[in-house]
Amino acid sequence: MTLPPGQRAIDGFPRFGTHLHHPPPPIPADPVIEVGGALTEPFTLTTADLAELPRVEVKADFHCVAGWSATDLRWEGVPFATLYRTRVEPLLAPGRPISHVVFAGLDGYQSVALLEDALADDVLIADRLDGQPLTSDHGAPIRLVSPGQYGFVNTKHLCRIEFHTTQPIDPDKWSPLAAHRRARVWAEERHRYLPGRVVRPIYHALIGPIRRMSARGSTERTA
Ligand SMILES: Nc1nc2c(c(=O)[nH]1)N[C@H]1C(S)=C(S)[C@@H](COP(=O)(O)O)O[C@H]1N2
Ligand SMILES: [Mo]
Repeated sequence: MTLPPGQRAIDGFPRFGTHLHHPPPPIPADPVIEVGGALTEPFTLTTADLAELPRVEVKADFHCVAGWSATDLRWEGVPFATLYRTRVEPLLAPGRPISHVVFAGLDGYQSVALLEDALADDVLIADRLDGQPLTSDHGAPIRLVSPGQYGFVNTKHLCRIEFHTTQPIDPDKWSPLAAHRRARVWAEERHRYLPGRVVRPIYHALIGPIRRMSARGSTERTA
């Protein structure tokens, strides 16, 4: 098994991420994704709308920027590219090409991807993992899955997708730890300014503590 540079395989798939000890947000009775931004009109995507789109299965490893990888996950959902071609492209204003996409979660989390990265074949609006509906720990009811990019792009509890014609406002712009704008795992694009190799040892030291804190908010209450 080959992993991207600086990654180590771990057992299982812990709940991870920046929410640390916060419990995941409750699952809405009728989940929807608001779709808006630089479109001629915004729209709301219901689970019934999503169910009408063709589904695929993607087998992939999942790589956190902190250096651990969960291996052999089987995600199911709708390809982001299919959603884009069928529902978004017809609403684009002439002469206003989309460059960036913002993905927001019910917990207030946001990630930004370049449109070209979001259109990769393996990027999914996912609602199942390993044959089961997503659990709250892993992003219920619906999450973004972009296996070629670090975990932080993979917004869980997805409730809003926004299309932009320029780089959206970036509060981390001057932070030395600003996230890489592309975050491609095989190029080790962890951070915007610091080379991936430099931050590896710091992150590896933090995996244990982050994992323990994150588990405290987990619905499975492991570790
Ligand atoms: N809504 C939301 N999505 C999120 C996060 C978060 O805190 N909130 N953390 C991100 C980070 S940093 C990682 S590594 C992955 C972790 O996914 P997991 O909790 O399913 O292991 O989710 C990403 N998506
Ligand atoms: Mo992460």
